[in-house]
Order: sequence, then structure tokens, then C-alpha cells
Amino acid sequence: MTKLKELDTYAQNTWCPGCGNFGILTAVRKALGELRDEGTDLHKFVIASGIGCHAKIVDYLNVNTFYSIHGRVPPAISGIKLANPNLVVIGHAGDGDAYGEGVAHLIFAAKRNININMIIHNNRVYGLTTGQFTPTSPTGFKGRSTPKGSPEEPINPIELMLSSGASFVARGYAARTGLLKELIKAAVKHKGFSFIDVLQPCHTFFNTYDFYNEKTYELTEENHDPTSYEQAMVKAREWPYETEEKIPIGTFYQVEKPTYEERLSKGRIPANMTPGDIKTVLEHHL
Ligand SMILES: Cc1ncc(C[n+]2csc(CCOP(=O)(O)OP(=O)(O)O)c2C)c(N)n1
Repeated sequence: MTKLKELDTYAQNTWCPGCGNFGILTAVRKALGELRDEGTDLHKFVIASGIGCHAKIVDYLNVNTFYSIHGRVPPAISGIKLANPNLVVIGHAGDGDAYGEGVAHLIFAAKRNININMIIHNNRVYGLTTGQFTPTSPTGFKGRSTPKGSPEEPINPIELMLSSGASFVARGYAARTGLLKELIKAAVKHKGFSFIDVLQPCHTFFNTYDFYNEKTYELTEENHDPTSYEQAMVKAREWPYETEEKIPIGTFYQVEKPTYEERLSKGRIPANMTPGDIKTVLEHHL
């Protein structure tokens, strides 16, 4: 069994006490350890992040990591995956990062069904810049940029990803690390674009622990069929990120379909190509 200590780094952790990011870090560490025990060497993982509190996760994991720029994690890890298909790439982004400034990149990565994994630390607030509203803040949210309450309705990222073509769509909760670890492992094993929205309380600017502890339930409790797009949409709409309804967590949707890499390479790139073999690629393209 992998000693999780191998994943430790020299970096001092600067998240606030009680931050939901600790739960996500625990789940990722456990998932990496188990995936390694099942045969994927740790040096095969590349983890990239955006900019924000969530992004510091790359400092706390001793695998190949890369700080991207705000909102641009999907194109960064798409490039890494296309250049070296043998790597397992995981992107971490904030909700401000992924659903605000970077939303077009997220949508197009899902549309392409490229074989990458996106984990969104959804605290429904801009953490690092100290408390402004984001696309998933509830209507009426009072923060630094909306002192009288946000007049906007939140977007529903589960619905957004389903309608954009993502082939694996899940929601986790940072305080349920066992389930989150399983979702991360399933996402990594899934061939195609995998998306996990993680409810991540921000202890300092939007403390939602009590609410999520009371409202979350697992989709498996209700015999949900994750191969049904219609059922996934119904479940996605059960909680539109601002009501007092119960909140389903787990895998909403998972189907097999051709990946971007498969479609791109069909008839263009020889199957036996090795990374860096640019001459072979050019010969087939030109
Ligand atoms: C291109 C660009 N736009 C804006 C910023 C400013 N900025 C840095 S972090 C941040 C918000 C981060 O919020 P979120 O993505 O939700 O992450 P969190 O800090 O909550 O984990 C913003 C707007 C930036 N650094 N770069």
C-alpha cells in the first residue's frame, strides 16, 4: 500500500483553518495512493490548477504539477494530454475560475470529450480575492462586491456540463472524503471528459457546512441510472444551487463515446506514433 507520505511536499499549508480544500486534498491523496497501488505510477500523473485558494493544491502534492492561469486549466491540460497521451492529467479549478472567466474553455473541453479530468472546488465565492460573488453564488448573496445582495440567479454547472457533452458528470462534497475519493478514481478511469463539481465550504467567506451536512444525499440511495441522460438532467435540476431542496451527490451521468483524441487521430496519426515524433505527424498531415 502506498505510503501517503510520499505525496508530501516542503510547502507550508496556508489554507484557513476549516477550509473545505483540506477534504479535497485528503480525497485526492487517497485516490492517487490507491490508483498507484492498482498500477499507475505516481510520475504518470500531472496535476494543474488555475489561480485562487484551490490552486494551492498543486503545492501540496508531490507529483508533476503546474500552475496555469485563471480560468485556463482546460486548455493547459488538453495540451499536456495531447502531447503525451500516456499521462493522466487532472485539472483543479475554482468556481470563479472555471464557471466565470474560464467558462468557455470548460464548455469546449466537455464538447470535445477530450480525455482529461476537471475537479472544481466550488465554494461559491471568490476565496483568494476575499469574498466576491461568483456564478454559483445564490441570489441575494452578500459579499464584498454585492453588499446589498447579488441580484443574479446562479448557473447550475451540472446542467451546463450535461448539455455541453461531458461523458462523466459528478458532484462531490468536500466533507465526504470517502465518496469524493471514489468519484476521483472513477473519473480518472473514465475514458473521455470527466467533470466533478465539489461542494467546498469556504469557512471564512461562505460557511455552508451545516447546510450541506443536512441536505446532501447519495444518488445511489435512489437507484439513479447514470447511463440515462434524462434521469441525469432531472437529478441535476433537483437543486439549482440556491433552494432549500435536498442535494444529490455522486455520479449523475457516465457514458462511453469517442474521445477527441480518437477522432483527431483517425486516419491522420499512425497508431504506433511515439511522443515527440513530429516528423511522422507532419508526413501524415501534409
Ligand atoms: C486573468 C486573471 N483574472 C483575474 C485574476 C484575479 N483573481 C485571482 S484569484 C481570483 C478569484 C478566485 O476565485 P475562485 O476561482 O472561485 O477560487 P478560490 O480562491 O475561491 O479557490 C481572481 C478573480 C487573475 N489572477 N487573473
